[in-house]
Amino acid sequence: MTQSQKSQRPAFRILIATDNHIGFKEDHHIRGDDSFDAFEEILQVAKRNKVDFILLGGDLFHELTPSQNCLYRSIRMLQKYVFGGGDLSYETKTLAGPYPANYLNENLNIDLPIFVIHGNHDYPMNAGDNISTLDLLHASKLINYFGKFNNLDELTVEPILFEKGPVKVALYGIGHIKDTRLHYLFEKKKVHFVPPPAEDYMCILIIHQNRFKGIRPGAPYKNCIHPTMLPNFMDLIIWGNEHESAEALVEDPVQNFYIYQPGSSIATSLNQAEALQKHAGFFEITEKKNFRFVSIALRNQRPLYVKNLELDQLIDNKKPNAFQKMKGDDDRETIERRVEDKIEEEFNKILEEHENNIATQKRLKNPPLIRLKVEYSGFDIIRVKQLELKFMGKVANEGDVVKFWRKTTSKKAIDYRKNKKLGEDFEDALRQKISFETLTSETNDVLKGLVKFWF
Ligand SMILES: [Mn+2]
Repeated sequence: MTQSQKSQRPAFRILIATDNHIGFKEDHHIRGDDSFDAFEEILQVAKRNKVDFILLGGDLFHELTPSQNCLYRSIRMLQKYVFGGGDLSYETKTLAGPYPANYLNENLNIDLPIFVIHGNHDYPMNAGDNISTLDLLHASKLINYFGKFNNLDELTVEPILFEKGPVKVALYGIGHIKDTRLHYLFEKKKVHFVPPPAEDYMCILIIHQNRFKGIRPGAPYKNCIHPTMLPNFMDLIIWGNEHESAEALVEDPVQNFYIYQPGSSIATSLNQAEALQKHAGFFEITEKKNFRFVSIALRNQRPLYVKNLELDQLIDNKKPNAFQKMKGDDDRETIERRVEDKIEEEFNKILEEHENNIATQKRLKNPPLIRLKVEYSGFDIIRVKQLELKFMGKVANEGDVVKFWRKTTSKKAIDYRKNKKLGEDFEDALRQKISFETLTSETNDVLKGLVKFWF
């Protein structure tokens, strides 16, 4: 079949993205526009591909109560893309709750409908009137907010039904609910899905929850949602909240549905998962279980490079006891200089890679985000103050490039952490400063004294 024949077949076109975190670091002198630019690219991609609607999986906003500036910019951007002369070529059969879609209002011309659920960053606030920022935008007819439940003891999830000629889509959504709560509700069979009126509906469920990643010792099993909990009459699950962007759909072997995890459109933490290419997903549905999927790489991005370095390899692999020398101040200085040089060398390698990338890809932002994670088990605390100064002007995360960390796996460390006398916050603060594995009984006593003083 040729491309033109294909496009003549009636099809429902949806662009899916999630975790846009609009307003993230909006006051930052370098990164202030990043979240807005990334979201605008999604709107542009949707327009270019003439989608029937955009579907967003939560955390549209980074803050529960976005700043006025953030709201103002978002409203202006949405108005530019949402309104227009476009005649929508599909019918919306039902829309659960008191939330008619904006395009059903006969006084408005909507060109690009957007359906959104809330995430943990923009959930309806418990205090007050249970209002989310998404409610404000919905009332302004800029978006269609769904998946909101007022009673969290039992959920009945009704679909929004779309029909475009012979193509039928049933859209289910559950906005973020505390993971342990939703897990519990599923276990107690308190989540009910109203099936579509006929069997030929392509059923899509969008959620914003932690995704079960397999059984590991100590993994918070009940603090996530397992695909096996979701109804198997679904054809496609859209997983919001997870920021790692997956390029491909995953077919669940048990449930007979596909899972799509678009990932965030902006990196909100400087880690390996966020450093991967960001995507939005384009779906062209022709009938139940029959669709074309294209993963669209988002280009208007600030590149993030994350590299893990191990200190003992940086210094000298053949001298595992190099740290012993660090007891003398002179030797410490020598070693620290060598560490600095090595880290700078790695930094420059990344910068070179970045220069090549921006030469070939136009919309990438400059300067990049660079995070060097240096594992320093077996060494005293290293001071490399000069490094961050050297990186100034070359990165978007100035003063925040190098992070030292240390494995704390010794029995002593674990026992110490179990010490109930330590408050969690205090413990975290300590963990950032010092490794428990190196504590002598003497420092233990000092710490106990500190704890007493602290509380
Ligand atoms: Mn998020």
